[in-house]
Amino acid sequence: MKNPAVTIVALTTVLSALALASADTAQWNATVGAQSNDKGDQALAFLPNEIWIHAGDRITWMFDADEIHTLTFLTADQPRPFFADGCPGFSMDPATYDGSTCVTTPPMVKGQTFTVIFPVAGNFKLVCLVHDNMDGRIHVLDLAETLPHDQAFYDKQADSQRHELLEVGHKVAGCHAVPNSRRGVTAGAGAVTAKAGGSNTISVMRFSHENIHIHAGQTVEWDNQDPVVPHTITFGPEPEGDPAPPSPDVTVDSDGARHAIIDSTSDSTHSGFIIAAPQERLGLPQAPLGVTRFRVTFPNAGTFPYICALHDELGMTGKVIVHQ
Ligand SMILES: [Cu+2]
Repeated sequence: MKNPAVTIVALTTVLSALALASADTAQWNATVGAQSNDKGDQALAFLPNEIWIHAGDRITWMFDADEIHTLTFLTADQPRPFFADGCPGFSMDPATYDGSTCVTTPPMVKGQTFTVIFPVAGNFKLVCLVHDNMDGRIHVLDLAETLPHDQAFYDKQADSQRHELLEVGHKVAGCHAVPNSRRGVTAGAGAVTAKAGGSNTISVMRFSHENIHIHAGQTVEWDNQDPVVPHTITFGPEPEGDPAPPSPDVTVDSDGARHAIIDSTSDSTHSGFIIAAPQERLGLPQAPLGVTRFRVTFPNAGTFPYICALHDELGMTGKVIVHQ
């Protein structure tokens, strides 16, 4: 005679499989990041950044930029971790997020995808650990509730948010990236924009002048006009460890700007991150001023190529040409 316990287990398995199938879990699609053809304008955004789905549904995100991003769901009071550390650790694809355990991808680039399944109702924040002002909201509703939008709506939203950001980037690059000094180069410019679903950033990852011509003995000043993204001015090899601090030869001028001297084309120097101060928040001590300027004095003639150690692969490079 058949073991009734085995029969019950088998029956339960069949029933739960049927229940899953009949729940009709939906597949949704969204995008992470966008860029101009030359990769110089980077939209740091989830496109769209607000989506309503049913419990049990899944969303697949396609990464669409050469700038790195993560797709991250932290737990409610988890401090933001460093992107290279992850939760700590990185989630397997597909991941399941119910608000109780952190889910994150490693840094991802154009062409990669990642899927998250949302089994329970709730409102969840979606962030990128690389970029401070890049977030979104996923509203997971009970099956009994009607969803407000379909996939075609989100595709249109993603498209219009992408265009809007890249258009702002175009304006920022053209109008606002005017350096503050006569022998100045703007090292990055950008803008943070907002939607009801969170904030997006457009970042122009270019030096305003590819080449700047000066005379021996003069000083070039770089300023970062981006509200959130750090850049570096790096002559010679990239730093091997943490790119945030400046190289040991760098001094600080009385106005807080960093300063280096480059005597010959074999000299190297690294500004460290030049970056705007973080946004203030009520009830917290105010942030320090931030270091947004780097100066280099060139006593001798020559051609001095340099890069942004973070964004050189996107084309953020330049040259100082020093005439006698
Ligand atoms: Cu950069």
